[in-house]
Amino acid sequence: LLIFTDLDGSLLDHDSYDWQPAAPWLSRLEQEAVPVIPTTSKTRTELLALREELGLTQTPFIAENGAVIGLPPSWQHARLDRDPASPEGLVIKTPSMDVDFIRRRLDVIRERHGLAFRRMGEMSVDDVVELTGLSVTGAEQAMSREGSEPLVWEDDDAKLQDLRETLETDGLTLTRGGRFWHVMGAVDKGQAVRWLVARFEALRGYRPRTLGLGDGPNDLALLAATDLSVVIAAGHGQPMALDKERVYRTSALGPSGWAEGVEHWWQHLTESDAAPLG
Ligand code: 2M8
Ligand code: MG
Ligand code: MG
Repeated sequence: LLIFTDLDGSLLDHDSYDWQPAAPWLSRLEQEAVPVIPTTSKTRTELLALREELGLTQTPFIAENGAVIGLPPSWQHARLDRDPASPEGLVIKTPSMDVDFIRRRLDVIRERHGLAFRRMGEMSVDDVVELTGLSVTGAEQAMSREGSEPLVWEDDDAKLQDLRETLETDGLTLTRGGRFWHVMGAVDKGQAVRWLVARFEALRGYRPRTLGLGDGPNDLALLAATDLSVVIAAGHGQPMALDKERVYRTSALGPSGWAEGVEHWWQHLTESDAAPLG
């Protein structure tokens, strides 16, 4: 079993970023050797700090909505990974476009179409602290982007479709996080999930079962890519239309909902299937 999970609003509380309600399940899953793979809008820099705190240093991560994938040594493949590892021992895959290209395109589109938005690359650290409730260090980590740019929309919602269509002609995509809109190349969380599942299969010789957890529209592709999924209730009120049978919708929010969702499918997995979960 592999667990792919969104962070903000899912494993982490939307406002306080706390995960204590999920901590007992995180330990249990570690004991059972079930990888918990963060699948998030956050950056590589944020992940490097968070994976230590969450005790997830042996698992891969999906950052910037699929634009950055980090592989620890046990997920690296002798033939497929020719790139040298980072100082942390990770091999990093970047299937999106460079963030500088994305920023330049956004500026051109804003100017030509007369749109009003503020993108993260032009905000001060104080702005980001105020918008997110992160610490100064946390905000700096969120601002060190590689393959996606968050933005705050300051125009009519009707004009979002204009932005989306214009981005598409440049091979760029737009998705909605809890606080920001995010622009990246032709990637999404679901594509990164499928890539990691294929990597697991190449290394271990069998297809793992997968469980996905998320709370926002940018998690739809993730939730569609896994065998089982959990839609975590969200205070920010995003409708989540997911056309799929094996979906459990939690009543609790954030990390409490996360624990509720894992518990739900854990019973199902252990009762319906005697195969080892690791
Ligand atoms: C941004 O991501 C969240 C994900 O839902 C959002 O859009 O609200 C990103 O900038 C991320 O890097 C940052 O940690 C997060 C903080 O709330 O906001
Ligand atoms: Mg979220
Ligand atoms: Mg997210």
